[in-house]
Amino acid sequence: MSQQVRGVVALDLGTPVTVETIVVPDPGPGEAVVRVQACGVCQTDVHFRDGGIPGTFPILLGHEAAGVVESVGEGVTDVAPGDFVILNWRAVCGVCRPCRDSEPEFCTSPRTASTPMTLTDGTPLGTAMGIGAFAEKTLVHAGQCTKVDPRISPQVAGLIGCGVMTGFGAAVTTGGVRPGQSVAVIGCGGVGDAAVAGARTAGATTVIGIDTDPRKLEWAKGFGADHTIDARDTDVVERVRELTGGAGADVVIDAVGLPQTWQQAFYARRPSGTLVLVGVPRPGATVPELPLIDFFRRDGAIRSSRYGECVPSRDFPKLVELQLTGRLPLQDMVTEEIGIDDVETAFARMRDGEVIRSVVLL
Ligand code: CXF
Ligand code: ZN
Repeated sequence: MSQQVRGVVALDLGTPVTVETIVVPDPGPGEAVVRVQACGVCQTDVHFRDGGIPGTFPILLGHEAAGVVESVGEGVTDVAPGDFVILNWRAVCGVCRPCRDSEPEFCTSPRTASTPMTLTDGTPLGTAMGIGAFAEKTLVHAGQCTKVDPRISPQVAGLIGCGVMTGFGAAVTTGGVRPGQSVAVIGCGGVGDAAVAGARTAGATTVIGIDTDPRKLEWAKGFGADHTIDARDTDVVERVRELTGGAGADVVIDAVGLPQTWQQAFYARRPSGTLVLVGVPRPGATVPELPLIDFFRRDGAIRSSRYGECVPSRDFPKLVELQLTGRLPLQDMVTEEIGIDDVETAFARMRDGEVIRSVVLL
């Protein structure tokens, strides 16, 4: 029997979100219904609402969530009712070329539920990142449920499902930060702070946070930055080189994604160092003009990182463990806990840089 619950929906392009009654079907083969406990507000939800990421309206927003499996469909063996899970948007398919080639982190066909949730008039709902978790319950592919230690709070666990994994993985997996290295992170919001914390966890001994907002520089310090640079009044490249003995940082992470920040990252990176682009560029943004000889001479690695190159089943439980053992202060990312009616206000607070994360409690 399908169920009716409340969910936050973008009914049309650019219009404020509203709370609607949504119909959640029973799970089909390979699917699960999850009772969502908490869901973080991520910039990507705004992009879906504003058309920056193409989706089919109306869209049920929310994709950074944790909750408890309520029911599963035929053939589901990895999770069972009662399991505490973090939802993911990379349920690896196992059959695409990267999956078969032992690189599931680059899976090209991640799984989602095949039956749509709907409005009460039967209109099918699109879902943010194939999840849709600003809702009391949601229907997902069972592979989108990653079982983790239930001792972590749902508010914190949910963040691992997107922003934390993205930033942490950009530093640790894509950036390959090693003990004793220097790391600079441009952009110290949720993803950048997770990169700072990741660099610290991996043993970096010089971690530099860079932003144009003094509040964000304070956050970066809280997650382990040894130095901060206010990019409004300081030459970023020059200062990073000063702080790293003249050469530049071993790893530079651009968590903003503007041509200008990418260029700063390019030159703030030491020769043969690694640049990781994790901030999502706006449509139409281009790589800044760069002497090709600089690219050639500086050698090293120019990388991008989507979802921190994660495999959820491999990586989520480790992040939970790091938080539970006091090594990763993810609890400090939850700036506020809000209700399902407050998502539009949370979007504004995120735009104004007032929060690392607002988390909706369901
Ligand atoms: C985004 C990154 C760019 C593609 C869509 C998902 N990350 C999560 O919010
Ligand atoms: Zn997200």
